[in-house]
Amino acid sequence: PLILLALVFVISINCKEKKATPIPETVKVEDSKTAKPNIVVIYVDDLGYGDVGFNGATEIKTPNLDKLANNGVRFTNGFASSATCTPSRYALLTGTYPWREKNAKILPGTAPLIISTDQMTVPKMLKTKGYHTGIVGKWHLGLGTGHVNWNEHVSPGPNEVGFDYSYIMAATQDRVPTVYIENGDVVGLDPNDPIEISYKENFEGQPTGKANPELTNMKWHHGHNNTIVNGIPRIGYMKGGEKAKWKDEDMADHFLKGAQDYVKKHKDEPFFLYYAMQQPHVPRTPHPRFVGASGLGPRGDVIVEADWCIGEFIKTLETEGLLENTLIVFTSDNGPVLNDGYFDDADTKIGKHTPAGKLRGGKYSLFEAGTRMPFFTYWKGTIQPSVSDALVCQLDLLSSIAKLVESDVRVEDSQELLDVFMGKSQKGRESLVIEATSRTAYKEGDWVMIPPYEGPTVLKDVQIEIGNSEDFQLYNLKEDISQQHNLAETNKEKLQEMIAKFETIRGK
Ligand code: NG6
Ligand code: CA
Repeated sequence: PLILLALVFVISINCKEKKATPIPETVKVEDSKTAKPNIVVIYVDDLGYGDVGFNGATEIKTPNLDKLANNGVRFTNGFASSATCTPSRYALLTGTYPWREKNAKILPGTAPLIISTDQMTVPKMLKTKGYHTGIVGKWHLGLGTGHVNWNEHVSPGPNEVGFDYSYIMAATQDRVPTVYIENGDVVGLDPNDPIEISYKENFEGQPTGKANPELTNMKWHHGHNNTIVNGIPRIGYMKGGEKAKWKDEDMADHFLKGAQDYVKKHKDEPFFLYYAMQQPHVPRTPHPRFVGASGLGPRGDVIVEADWCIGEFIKTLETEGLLENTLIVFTSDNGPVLNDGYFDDADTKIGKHTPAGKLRGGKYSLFEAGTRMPFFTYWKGTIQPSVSDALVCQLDLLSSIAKLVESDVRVEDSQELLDVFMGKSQKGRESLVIEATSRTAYKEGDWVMIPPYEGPTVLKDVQIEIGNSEDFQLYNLKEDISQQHNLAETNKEKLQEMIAKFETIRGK
């Protein structure tokens, strides 16, 4: 057994500055369990800063999340690396800025794996420290090398970049193939009914959302009009694999069970679980138990469902006696969107709910709502409840978790901020480059600078302001969290300073 120092801190909170001051180590305990805490990253999909009770939502109830957030470190300035899924997930797992990887863009279900099998990843680092590593849920980082045959073993994928166990959907719930893949093999595949996938053309004689709207029970608004699976028209064409197709309404329960089973199976060894939930991404398909649960239509209902799943998952950790030995990180891959391609009442039933809170923009946006995420860390008995305004990014988890498990691995873009994640320090990053649909912007302290970009200011289909402007934009977020006052003209000095630093990092 490893000898480890368990540091017991008395946290004194200075209310005025909301800063936690660590008091030096007072007790040393030998405890092999503390040396290798389990680590669970719970990652939701398209959940906005304001979608959760712990960030002020009143119209949607998220009691399970609120309890964890309010007993952990709740970050008010915690960021995804990107305002869309694939790049954020790439950064989370590799600790590398997604704009360094040209393929880190929203991927079709047939895209090849974009993480190199030589690259460092969170699970790979943890394996060197004796961890068992697993992913259950959404992958969306590509599979194979370009021409996947879904009827054979699919590789490389999560198992080749650090996960001992994988139970995934390849891309997104709105994209084919609509099947689960366990350790590289499609689950429940009937060899007599092989799967064919194309993102270019339909297979002969197959109905589509576009040609056969009468066969759909969810209507497409933009995109999403190719193959119909379970009455839902998807992106991409799929033939065969009938028995292997997932049931959308069961997906939440299915992934929950996968996560619970993983924990039960690996409770006697240190484990890392990446529980990548699909809610509230489209198509929003709450289990019948949750239909109507929020009063805000399916988007609200699946958020309630996700909160319930997290509550159940925590119960499992508790029953297995693991809660006090498990660091939990909760966050989302990108900001909120209401109509993301289906008529599902997300926009019409929104009422007083504000998915982005006070933030401007949403998914796809360089404005704050694109990347500022609901974000907390929780570790029963080890992390003291606090609110942290420190700037942190999902990028930083790799180096910070490495420090936690006494690994020397550090990745350049990933800052080691373990004390911040543990609530022992408020000294986060000084700066951060954020990305949204291949555009980037620079944040430093209270400031954010968005360079000029061509293109529409509002992405019409989704009705989101994405940050494009002919002019530079400069905002002071301390005074103007909603980004209403562009200070680029009035504070030229700050603007020039921000541009210069941004260009240094981006290597211009
Ligand atoms: C977009 C889809 C959107 C969503 C997104 C990926 C269309 C018109 N829109 O291209 O519905 O699937 O990709 O979302 O197809 S993400 O959260 O995985 O990045
Ligand atoms: Ca997403």
